[in-house]
Amino acid sequence: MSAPETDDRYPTLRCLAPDGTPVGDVEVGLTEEELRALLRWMILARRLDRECMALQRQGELTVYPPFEGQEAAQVGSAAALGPGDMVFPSFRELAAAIVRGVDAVAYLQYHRGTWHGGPYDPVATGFAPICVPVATQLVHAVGWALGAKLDGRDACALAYFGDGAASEGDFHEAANLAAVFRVPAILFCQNNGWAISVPSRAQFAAPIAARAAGYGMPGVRVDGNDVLAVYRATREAVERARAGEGPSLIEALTYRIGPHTTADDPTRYRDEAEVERWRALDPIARYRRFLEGAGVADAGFAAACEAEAEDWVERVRAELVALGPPPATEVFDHVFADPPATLLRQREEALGGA
Ligand SMILES: Cc1ncc(C[n+]2csc(CCOP(=O)(O)OP(=O)(O)O)c2C)c(N)n1
Ligand SMILES: [Mg+2]
Repeated sequence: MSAPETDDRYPTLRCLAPDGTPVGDVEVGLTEEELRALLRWMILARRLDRECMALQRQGELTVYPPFEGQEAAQVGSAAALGPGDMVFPSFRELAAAIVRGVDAVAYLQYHRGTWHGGPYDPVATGFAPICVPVATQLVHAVGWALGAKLDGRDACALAYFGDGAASEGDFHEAANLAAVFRVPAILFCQNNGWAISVPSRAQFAAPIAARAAGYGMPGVRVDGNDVLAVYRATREAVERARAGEGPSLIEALTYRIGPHTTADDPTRYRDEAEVERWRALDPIARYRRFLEGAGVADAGFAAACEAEAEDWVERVRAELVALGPPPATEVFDHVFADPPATLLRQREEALGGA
């Protein structure tokens, strides 16, 4: 069984063919500068992702879940949000994080093991802490969106989740509650073909987007390697949410080119030919060809982004590896307001009153 590159059981929104040729309406309401910014973010994100893989192999990160192949799904959706909106990520959304302005070093402290959830400010960045328990972020997002609605705020929540997460009860609870209360939430699924070693085809028998009708919300399936189509689908969902028209479900068809995490060996369960087919659908090459063909960016622009990315990841690496160990006292902090005697005793034993 393999992940589907195409699936005609449900219409797929697409603006660009894999070779970058327009196949749908490419006028998505962005200025030329904003169109170039999408390419810049994708180039920066991919370079950082590859650096993180190298950092983990060199022992500088404990574990890392790469997102290569999913740049358009993350950048296109995150770029459609406003500063007051809130993202509830899973554990694979570093590209979306940097679009939101999250500091990469702060984010990666989680993977270096120097802080529990990344020491960035979730409120200031509009990006909730990394969430590893699969699908739990969906209920957080819907709760936040309900709060925003009750407060009368013009803001929406976007939850990222995977094809595997769509099989969890939390997905159903979040989708149903969101629809019943008409909350401003966007449930954004990155169907990347695999939930560790389980292919999407063994995970569900109907497209995830098709479930939306059963909950009573719009469901859109989009080519997740087409940044313009992703932007358009998300922007429409954001506008509906802001207009008080309730939640939306988006399923972005994409592919995880790398392993599930650095602790995984995908050659044990998937065929290299499948990976090669998806490499040919690369989201960055596709968009770059489109921008160059449309005269919005030239080869010099991409080269400048690549040079910027080199300098940036060098700084991120230097700052990360310079981080000292976290204070040992933290093992005992953040759980109890009034620590019980047993914990205080352990603290005393371990730290001698520090
Ligand atoms: C509740 C829970 N069950 C199991 C796991 C172990 N686990 C981590 S990621 C993952 C698969 C997630 O697949 P998917 O939702 O498709 O996201 P992807 O990894 O493809 O981004 C599993 C089973 C977990 N973290 N949390
Ligand atoms: Mg998946």
